[in-house]
Amino acid sequence: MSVISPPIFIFDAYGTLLDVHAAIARCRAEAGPEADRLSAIWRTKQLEYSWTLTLAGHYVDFWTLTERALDYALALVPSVDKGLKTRLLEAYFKLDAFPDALPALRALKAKGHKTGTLSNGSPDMLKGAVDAAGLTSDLDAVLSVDVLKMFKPRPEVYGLVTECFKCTPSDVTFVSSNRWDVMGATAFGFRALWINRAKMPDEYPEFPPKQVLADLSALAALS
Ligand code: LAC
Repeated sequence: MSVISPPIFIFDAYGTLLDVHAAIARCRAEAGPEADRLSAIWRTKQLEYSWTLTLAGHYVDFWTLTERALDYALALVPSVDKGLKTRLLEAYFKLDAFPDALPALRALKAKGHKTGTLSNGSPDMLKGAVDAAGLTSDLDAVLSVDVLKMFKPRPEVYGLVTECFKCTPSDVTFVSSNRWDVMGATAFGFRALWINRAKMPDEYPEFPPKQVLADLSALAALS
């Protein structure tokens, strides 16, 4: 098995490079005291819909699921003004990157690594957010599950990376702050790193990450 050196670094997008709670942060004052609860429900439902539809053998694009999840969250948290929906969705389309995302990508590129993102996001929203966050020129590939019409953690989706870079799974270091995504990437054969920003307890003992990092700033030193 060929091992490309240095390895290719592939990042999850939402929650890893992009801060999914940046949308609510832009409307926090108007959203009121339950702003964070709304944002957490929004994210949980968005992911749940992607998994349940994939399990049922169906596909609805991630942008539509993001809107439906927000509708659900707004219905469940009536204290947040439903009139914020359009602004929240606009903000989600152009999410902020975490402050350590661009420096980490640049440091990896400077050391000769290829970089990319593999995301459940639909192509338009992914391009919108990656462009708005200024990450585009430091990513060699922006890969969306949309070509396969199924979501992570299906193994076929991780195969988009090996297909794109003409490499084997062992050539890839996969970086995600989503533990379920680390599980899927590890099961596929990637060397997966878990970015545990929120200091969450570990899960999926059969599929441990190769390493756990507090944020993206330590990545270049590791590579
Ligand atoms: C992503 C989300 C689901 O794939 O984190 O970018």
